[in-house]
Amino acid sequence: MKIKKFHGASMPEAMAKVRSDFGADALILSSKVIKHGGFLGLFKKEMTEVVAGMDPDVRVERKKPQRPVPLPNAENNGGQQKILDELSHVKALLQKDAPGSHPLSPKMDQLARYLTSRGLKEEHVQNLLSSIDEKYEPLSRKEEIKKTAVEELTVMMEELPFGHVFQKRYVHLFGPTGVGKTTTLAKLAGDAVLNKGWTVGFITTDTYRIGAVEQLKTYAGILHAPVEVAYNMDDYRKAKENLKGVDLVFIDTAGRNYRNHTFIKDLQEIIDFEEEADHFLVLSLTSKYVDMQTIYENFSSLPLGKIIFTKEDETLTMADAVNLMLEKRLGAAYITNGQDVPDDIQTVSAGNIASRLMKGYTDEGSS
Ligand SMILES: Nc1nc2c(ncn2[C@@H]2O[C@H](COP(=O)(O)OP(=O)(O)OP(=O)(O)O)[C@@H](O)[C@H]2O)c(=O)[nH]1
Ligand SMILES: [Mg+2]
Repeated sequence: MKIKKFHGASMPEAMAKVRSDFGADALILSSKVIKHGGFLGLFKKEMTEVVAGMDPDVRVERKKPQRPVPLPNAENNGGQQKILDELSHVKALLQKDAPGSHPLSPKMDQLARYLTSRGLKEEHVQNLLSSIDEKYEPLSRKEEIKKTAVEELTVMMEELPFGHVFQKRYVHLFGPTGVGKTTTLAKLAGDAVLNKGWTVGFITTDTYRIGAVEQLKTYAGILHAPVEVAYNMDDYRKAKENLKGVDLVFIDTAGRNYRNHTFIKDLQEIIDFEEEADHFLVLSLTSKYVDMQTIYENFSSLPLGKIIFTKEDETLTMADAVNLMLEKRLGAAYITNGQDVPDDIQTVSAGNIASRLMKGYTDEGSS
């Protein structure tokens, strides 16, 4: 096998060189980002290095008419199959990365443009198109493309944890100001009392905002549920003691600017994270992606369970939520979609999220 290193300013550029030297049958042996050039160790540029191999025999083989060749034994069969699998993988990579080498069909191009316009990151769009390309015959009907995209997006998220079942006694909600923490807590508590027949209590540690305790007391009053206010860890522990008799305890926290680390420390000083509790980070779907990322990263020192995304009704797209979940490998428990307590909340699965992302697809353009 002939082996050679290729360099490019980006992966597509390096792959284009591989393709031009070795053709579509090249085997990619490794790829990495390297630092190159510079002066006295400074100003080095990042480059992509791809090590590719080309087996001359395999190239000749592929040029012959395609017909099954009987193999002497099962071991050889496995070896040939492995090469063919690798070739088809490399072909997919080359087709994907070499600009203009494999133009998307108009329908797939429409799908890519729909998802990109919604804000799904290019790497996820590419992954989706590659898996559709690998697994399916060319698709032409819009409904069929939508269904397939939902299935494949679901597969991309299927290893993340989704949904929620109440198994722990304490439920903590954290998140930036005004994202809907208190309203969401009231929705969850309302569902527990009205639909499941459980008893609930509330603890609030939000003693920063005027009216925050009153807001929670209003919801608690409707549910005939007790409310405890905690200013510090001692109060918090006492509050838990006082609420021993209820099935579930919902803990509201103050909305702070969690781009600032000190506020995370404040939370740790008041809340007992050792406790048998579910911890949810509440993020609004209307937030900017970069802000969601920073907030998530700042919270990553806490034992976060899943995310609750709010205000779906105020946005056109779930794409940034999907970008965040795929990047951080964290799933979502609930999505809220309105101000009505307790109705405007739903548990979610990977499939729901994928359907939501593809919701506007058939409404746009011709079928
Ligand atoms: N449109 C819409 N509004 C929502 C949703 N959830 C909450 N809200 C509204 O968002 C506003 C803020 O809600 P809160 O529950 O007070 O938010 P919070 O995160 O507790 O706010 P702080 O405690 O001040 O940080 C209220 O007007 C809610 O009615 C939702 O899913 N959709
Ligand atoms: Mg609140």
